Amino acid sequence: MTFDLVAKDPSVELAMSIAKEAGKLLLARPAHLEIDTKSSATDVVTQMDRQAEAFIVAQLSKHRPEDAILGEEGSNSTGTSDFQWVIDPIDGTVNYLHRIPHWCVSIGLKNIKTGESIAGVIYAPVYDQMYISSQGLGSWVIDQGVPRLLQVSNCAELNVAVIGTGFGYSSERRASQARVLSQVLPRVADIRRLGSCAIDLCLVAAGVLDGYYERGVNDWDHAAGELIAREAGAISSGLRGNKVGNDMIVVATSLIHADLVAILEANSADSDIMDIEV
Ligand code: LIP
Repeated sequence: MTFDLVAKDPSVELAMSIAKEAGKLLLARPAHLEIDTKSSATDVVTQMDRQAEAFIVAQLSKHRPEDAILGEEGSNSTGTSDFQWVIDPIDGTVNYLHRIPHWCVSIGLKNIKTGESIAGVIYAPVYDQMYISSQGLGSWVIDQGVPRLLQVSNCAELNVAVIGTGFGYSSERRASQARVLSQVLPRVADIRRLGSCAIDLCLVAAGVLDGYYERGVNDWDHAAGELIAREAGAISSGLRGNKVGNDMIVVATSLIHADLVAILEANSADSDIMDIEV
């Protein structure tokens, strides 16, 4: 796996340039953020989310007018090619709002016919870390200008694994996720709820987290990060033989993925029920 093969992939190269510029725009935040809400009072969006998405869409439309675009803040255009850009202008919006550094710009490129991501770029501006991947060519991080090959950890036992997760924006779902968490936590070494699906997936790719699971994340949250993690050696799936989706995403090292899936299935983690028949 050579860095240049990934970094010079035209789609990766374009997405890196756009993500970097979007990151600069987001770092130059105004003193006052205009806060709106979406699906609930905790599902916030700011003018910066919208401005960053508008910038990313304008650049992609200029350089790749034939491609479709889907964005978290409402962009949804069809194209004439087989490809769709899937963007989250700020993944970790609550962190961004609270000046917690764990947020990023996520740009994924999917083959519409296969539904698979073929390129992924995630830029975490505060850390100055650019995670990149091109299908079949591996994953790299450019960490403050220094490229490093990404490789998942060698974690082989769930009871020593540090697992990332996250929670939804509705109180009913959060109550169910807390129920599931109470069953997972005793079976792993520790849990990290860091607030950005995309960066959590990059941390699995980097061997920092040993796995990640979450119910309710959207395509724009994981389109880039799931490819980055898989190309670094992770296994990804939903539950019950399903692919990654809104019901559940489970990404982990090959030696603990099945055990994590088994616990989540046993506790109906892909549903919002409050108690299960034991
Ligand atoms: C976030 C996800 C995170 C999840 C949050 C939120 P957003 O995406 O990246 O994993 O736990 O609830 O959905 O809304 O910041 O783009």
